Amino acid sequence: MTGLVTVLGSGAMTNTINGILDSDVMLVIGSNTTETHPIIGLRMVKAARNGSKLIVADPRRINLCDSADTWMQQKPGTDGALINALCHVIIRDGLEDRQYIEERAENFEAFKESIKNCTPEWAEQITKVPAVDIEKVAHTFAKGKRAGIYYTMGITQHTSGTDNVCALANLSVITGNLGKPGAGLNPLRGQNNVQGASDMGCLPVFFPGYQRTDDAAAVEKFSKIWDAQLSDTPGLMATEMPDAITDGKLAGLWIMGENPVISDPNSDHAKHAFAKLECLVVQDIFLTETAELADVVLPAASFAEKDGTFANTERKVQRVRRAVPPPGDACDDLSIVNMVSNRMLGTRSQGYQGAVDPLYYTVPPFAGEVFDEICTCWPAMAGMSYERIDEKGIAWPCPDKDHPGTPILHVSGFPRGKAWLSEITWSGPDELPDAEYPLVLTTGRVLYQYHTGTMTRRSKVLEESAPSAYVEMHSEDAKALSIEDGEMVTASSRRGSIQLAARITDRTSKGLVFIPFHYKEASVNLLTNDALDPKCKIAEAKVCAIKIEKIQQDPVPVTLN
Ligand SMILES: Nc1nc2c(c(=O)[nH]1)N[C@H]1C(S)=C(S)[C@@H](COP(=O)(O)OP(=O)(O)OC[C@H]3O[C@@H](n4cnc5c(=O)[nH]c(N)nc54)[C@H](O)[C@@H]3O)O[C@H]1N2
Ligand SMILES: Nc1nc2c(c(=O)[nH]1)N[C@H]1C(S)=C(S)[C@@H](COP(=O)(O)OP(=O)(O)OC[C@H]3O[C@@H](n4cnc5c(=O)[nH]c(N)nc54)[C@H](O)[C@@H]3O)O[C@H]1N2
Ligand SMILES: [Mo]
Repeated sequence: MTGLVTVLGSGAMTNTINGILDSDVMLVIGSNTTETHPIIGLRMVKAARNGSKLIVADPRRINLCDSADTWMQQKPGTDGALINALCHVIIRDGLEDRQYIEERAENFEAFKESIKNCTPEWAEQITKVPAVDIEKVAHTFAKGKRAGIYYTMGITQHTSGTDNVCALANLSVITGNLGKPGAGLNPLRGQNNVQGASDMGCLPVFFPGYQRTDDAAAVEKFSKIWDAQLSDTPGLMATEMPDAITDGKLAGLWIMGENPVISDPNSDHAKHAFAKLECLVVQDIFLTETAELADVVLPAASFAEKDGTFANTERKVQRVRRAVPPPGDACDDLSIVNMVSNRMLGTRSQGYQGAVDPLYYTVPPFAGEVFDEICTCWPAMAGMSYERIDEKGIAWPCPDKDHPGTPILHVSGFPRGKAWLSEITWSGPDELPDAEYPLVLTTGRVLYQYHTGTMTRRSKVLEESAPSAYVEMHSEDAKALSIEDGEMVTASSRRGSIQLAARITDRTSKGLVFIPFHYKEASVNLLTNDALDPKCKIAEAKVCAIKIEKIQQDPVPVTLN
C-alpha cells in the first residue's frame, strides 16, 4: 500500500502476531479479523480475555464485537473523520506523548491546527458514532501503554484509502505507539505472499526492496544487476489498466494468478476492455473466467507443487517446499517466466531490448538462485540464506549474516528520520445514495470462501458451508420493501444488476447492505464503483449506491376445472 510506504518506508505490519498478547489496547478498524485472519482473530480474543481492551470500529456487527469493550458503528467511508476526531480529543485533553512527538515526529503544530475543528460532535454528524464513544475510545487508546492498531480493507478500499492509513499513522505516532511490543500499526496482509510480492517489486513504482523506479541511482543499480537498460517511468497500477486498454495505450496483458473478471470493481468494464486487447495471456492453476477470455493460457503449479519462499504478514520470510509434483503440463510460475524470457532472447520485442544473455538461472528449480540474487540486491535481506531460514523464518530487515531479523519495526527510528504527521482533510465516498439508489452497498468476505472462489468452491466441505450468494440487509429496510428472509431479490447499481437471496439481519445498520464477492453467479463487482483513490489507485470496493427490489412473481394462473 503506497500510502503507508510513503509514511513509514514500507507497507507491512510493524509488529508481530504473537505480540498481540502483549497489548493492553487493540483498535481493530475495518477488519473482520475472525473471518478473514482467523488465527490473528484468535489472538485478539485471547488478549481481550486476558484484560486487553478491544475497540472495534466497523459498520457491521462483526463477530469480534462480542469480545469488544467498545464497538463504534461508523457509516462506511467516514473513517477519516472518526480518526481525526480521536486525535483531536487526545490533543485537546493533553493525552498525547509529548516526549515521543518531540524526539520522533515532525509537523506537529501544523497537524494540530489541521484537526482543530474535528471535534467529536462534528464527527458524530458524519460518522453517526456518538461523541461520548469517540471521547471514551480516545482516552482508552491514549492511556494504553501498548496500544496496537489493526486494519484491513475496510480502511483501504476507498477513494480516501491512503488518507485513512495516514490518519491511523498519525494516531499511532502522537500516542508514541510505534517501535514497542504489543503496539504498532498493523495492516493484516491479505493474500498468501502478498507481502513477498510487494517486497519483490510487484508494484509499478518499485524495484525489489522498495527501491524507487524514479530514483536514478536505483535504476542504474538494477540495470547493472540485470544487464539491461531499465526504464525510469513508473508503470500502470492494475486498476488503471482497463482504461488504458480502452484508450489504446495498452495492447497486451499477461495476468498471473488473478481473476479480475470477477474481482475487479465494475468488472464488466474490465471485461469489455480485455476483449479489446491484441493479446491476453493468463497464467493460473485453474481455467478461470478470466482465462476463458485469453488467447493463451499457461497452466501453473500451485503452492504445494513448487519451491521458494513466502513472506508472511509479519514480514517473516519462510521456506516453501514442493510436496507433490504438478499435474499434467503445469509448471511452477518461475519456470514459465524463465522459459518465455529465454525465447524472447534475440528478438527486439519491447521490454527485453538490450539483453544479451539468457536469464542466468541454471539449476532447476531455480528458486534458490533467485533467492541469493534477492539477498544481494536488497540490503534488508542481505543477511538471509536458505540455510538460515531452513527451519524457521526470519523477519526483514536482516542486514547481515549474524543479524537475528527484526520482528518489531521502528524501535530506534524511522526510515525517513522522523515520522511526518500529515494533515488529512476528510472527504466522503465517490458515490452516495440518492432517491433512485437509496441504499449503501459494502462488500467483502466470508470465512468459508476465498475471493473469486476458484479454489474454495472446488472444496465440497467449504462449498457446503457457504454455498450461495446473499445480501445482508437490515430488518427495517427489508420490511419497507416487504422482503422476507431467504427471498430472492434484485440488487442494482448504475453499473449492473444481480439476483440473490436476502438475509435479514441486524448486523448492518438501516440503509446499509453487505454482499460477499465470492459468487460468480451473482457477482457483486458488476455493481461496485471503480472510482480510484488518487494517490494509491485502489478502487472504492467498500461503498457504492444501490437499490434492492422484490422479484415480481408472475401471478399463478387460476385454472377452473
Ligand atoms: N475467508 C477469507 N479470508 C480472507 C480472504 C478471503 O477471501 N476469504 N481474503 C484475504 C485478503 S486478500 C484480504 S485483503 C483480507 C481482507 O480482510 P478484511 O478487510 O477483514 O475483509 P473484508 O470482508 O473485505 O472487510 C473487512 C471489514 O470492513 C468493513 N467495512 C466496510 N466498509 C467499511 C468502512 O467504510 N470503514 C470501516 N472501518 N470498515 C468497513 C466490513 O464490514 C468488514 O467487516 O482477507 C484475507 N483473508
Ligand atoms: N467487491 C470487492 N472486490 C474486491 C475486494 C472486495 O473486498 N470487494 N477485494 C479485493 C482484494 S483485497 C483482492 S486481494 C482481490 C482478489 O482478487 P483475485 O486475486 O483476482 O482473486 P482470487 O480468486 O484469489 O484469484 C487468484 C487466482 O490465482 C490462482 N492461483 C492460485 N495459486 C496460484 C499460483 O501459485 N500460481 C498462479 N499462476 N495462479 C495461482 C487462483 O486459481 C485464482 O484464479 O479482490 C479484490 N476485489
Ligand atoms: Mo486482498
